[in-house]
Amino acid sequence: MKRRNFIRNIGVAGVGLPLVGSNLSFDLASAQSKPGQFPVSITTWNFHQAGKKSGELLSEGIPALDAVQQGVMIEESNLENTTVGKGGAPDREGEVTLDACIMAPDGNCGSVAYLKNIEHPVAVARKVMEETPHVMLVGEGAYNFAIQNGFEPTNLLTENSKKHWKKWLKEKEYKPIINIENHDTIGMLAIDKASDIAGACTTSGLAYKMQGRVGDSPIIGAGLFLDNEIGGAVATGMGEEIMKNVSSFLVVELMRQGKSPQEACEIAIKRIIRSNNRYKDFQVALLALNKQGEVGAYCIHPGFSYVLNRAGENINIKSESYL
Ligand code: SD4
Repeated sequence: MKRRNFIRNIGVAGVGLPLVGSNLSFDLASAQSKPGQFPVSITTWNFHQAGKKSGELLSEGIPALDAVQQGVMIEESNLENTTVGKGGAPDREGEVTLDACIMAPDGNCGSVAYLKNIEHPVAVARKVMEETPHVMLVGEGAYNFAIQNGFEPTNLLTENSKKHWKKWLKEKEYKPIINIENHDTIGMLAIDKASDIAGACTTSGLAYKMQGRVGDSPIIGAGLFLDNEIGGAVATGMGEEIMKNVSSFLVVELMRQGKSPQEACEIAIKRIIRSNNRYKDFQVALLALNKQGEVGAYCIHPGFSYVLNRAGENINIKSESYL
């Protein structure tokens, strides 16, 4: 593998684990190829707090399923993040609607979509997985289920998001395809001390989307997929393209055929590029982890990065891109 430097050392996580000093030059190749070194988690974008949280939990022996849920919940509550949970950008009508899913090592999964007024959709998705015979609940049914299960109704539209939406209303220009870098869905995969993999994905979706629009993030196989024998993948970016290509499932299946996570992500991104000649107008990024602990990431446009948490390191790594 080509040697590349990582872009930033965010910090350290875990107590009693080998520490890496900040600002050290770090070799991405060595960061990515520590097979068998568990626990490990990977998180889309630069969500270092979420990565750190998952790493701390995993190092305490907490199962991957709980670690990914607790990790992504940090971003669901982060009001600064306008693409996940509370504080997320609304749809065209000014309503924040959330999509999320979670998948366990045994292949069980749960999902919610078009969920309003609930701060932690991933926790509701987990309840769907564990407490119902279904995989996915949407809209009012998902909301009622959440309330019945003790979730508190919350106003998700912050003053900041409202202000930006009102500004957007003046022009009402819906141009998600040029909005290349306005994607910050959090997807996370983790392998715990028992060598089991789990994953979660949560988002408020595209800003100013049409009312009722649901993206890839709550769709098992599109925004997230894993197989405890093979590994897992998560996606971020233009959900419509990810859904059309069932990209996370594709990455896992390519890994099943013997491709490395990096090769699998590259092939899956190139599949999207081949299927849509307007690929320069949108971003899609894929992130994968196999059961040997190898990591892969690839995207269309430069700008995607991910957080790798392993052996006390919590580092942000720049992904290679097609363009
Ligand atoms: C969606 N894939 O709803 C999501 C958007 C996203 O970071 O990834 N935002 O299409």
